[in-house]
Amino acid sequence: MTQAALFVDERRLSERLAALARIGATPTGGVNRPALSAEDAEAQALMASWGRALDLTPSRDDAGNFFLRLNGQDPDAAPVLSGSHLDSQPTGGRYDGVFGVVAALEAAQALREAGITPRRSLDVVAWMNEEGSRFAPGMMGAAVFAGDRTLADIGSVRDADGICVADALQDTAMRLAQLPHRPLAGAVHAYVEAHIEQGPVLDRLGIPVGVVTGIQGKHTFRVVVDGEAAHAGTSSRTERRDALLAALAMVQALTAELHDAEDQVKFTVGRFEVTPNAPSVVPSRVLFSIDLRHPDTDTLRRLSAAVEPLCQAHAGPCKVTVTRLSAADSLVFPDAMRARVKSAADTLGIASMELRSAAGHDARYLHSVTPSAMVFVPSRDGITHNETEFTEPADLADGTRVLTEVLQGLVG
Ligand code: HGY
Ligand code: MN
Ligand code: MN
Repeated sequence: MTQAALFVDERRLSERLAALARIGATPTGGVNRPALSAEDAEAQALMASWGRALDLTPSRDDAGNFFLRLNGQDPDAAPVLSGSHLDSQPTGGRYDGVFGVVAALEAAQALREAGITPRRSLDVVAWMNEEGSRFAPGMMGAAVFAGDRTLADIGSVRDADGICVADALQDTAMRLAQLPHRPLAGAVHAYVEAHIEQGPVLDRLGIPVGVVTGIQGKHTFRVVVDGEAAHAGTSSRTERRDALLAALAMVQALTAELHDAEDQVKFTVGRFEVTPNAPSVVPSRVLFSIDLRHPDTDTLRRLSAAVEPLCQAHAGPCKVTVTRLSAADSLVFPDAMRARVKSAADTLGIASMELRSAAGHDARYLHSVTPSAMVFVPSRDGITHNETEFTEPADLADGTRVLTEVLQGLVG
């Protein structure tokens, strides 16, 4: 049978990535494409137009996940899914997530151009809100698809402007009203996600493809410290209930407690909101986020259990509320799926190596419902969640060829 990977077109891949990078482009070369924003809808509409030109059927489910179907011969056979996400961080790069969606489209087009009508359908997918920057926690679309969360769970989550996911989903559905509706979830034969490594390993070693062994665990929290607003000139120190000083004490205590010499623990406070955020007012409230990761699940659970007691111990005269938003263990992808990626790279004569993902991905949730795998391509200097994120076009094409080879084997 013809090898569809031979029809992967590096220039077409780059042009599509560049076209999507123009949607939500920032003045300094990155993208800001929040989940369920007008830009997110515009990106899905562009994907739908590319898909229609290839006779792929676009659709969306109630969780805001976007699909393009390459129909297989056997409509009763569970489909193979491949994709990632189109939403980005506020100062995101041009490849995180979007490469996996465009690579899956390229694989579908390569199958078409190779004259292959697969037995199983291939669904190109863009999962809703992987990044979790507008609505926390992330990976909402994949989690609902996999049954790990419900629409009710995610619907009430609000962004910084008070807009809830349910309303944002409705807004996006109206913007994309022309797209057919797809029932939530459904049987999946297998899932493969291509993604940039978001770390320095492949780039430093000059290896174009990563066979991803698994994903490290990640727990996220929201911490709200409540004190009392007071006058910066008249309120005495002893009577103040300063939410900022309490929050700083908590972050310092967490930094000390979670410090490890091996630099395996990843502790991040990425969001820190002070209210009323006025120079002459003692802060009445601080909201901060915690993103805590570790490759060993027992260690992660032990460290995670220390978060709330530490915050309470440093609350001083303030009140603190710690909410754990997500608690995902480390996972290892099935050997058989990793072997498929490895043998695809070998067949194509593309150098590869095994490595674990330090970043989180939608594949985490698909792994809980179907055999899943990931294909990595290098990130220059490991830079990501940063507007200067970059991957060589030749590496993007090699990763897409390996993805296409794996998918051709799975669709049968
Ligand atoms: O947080 C993550 O690891 C992913 O990049 N959103
Ligand atoms: Mn991503
Ligand atoms: Mn990301």
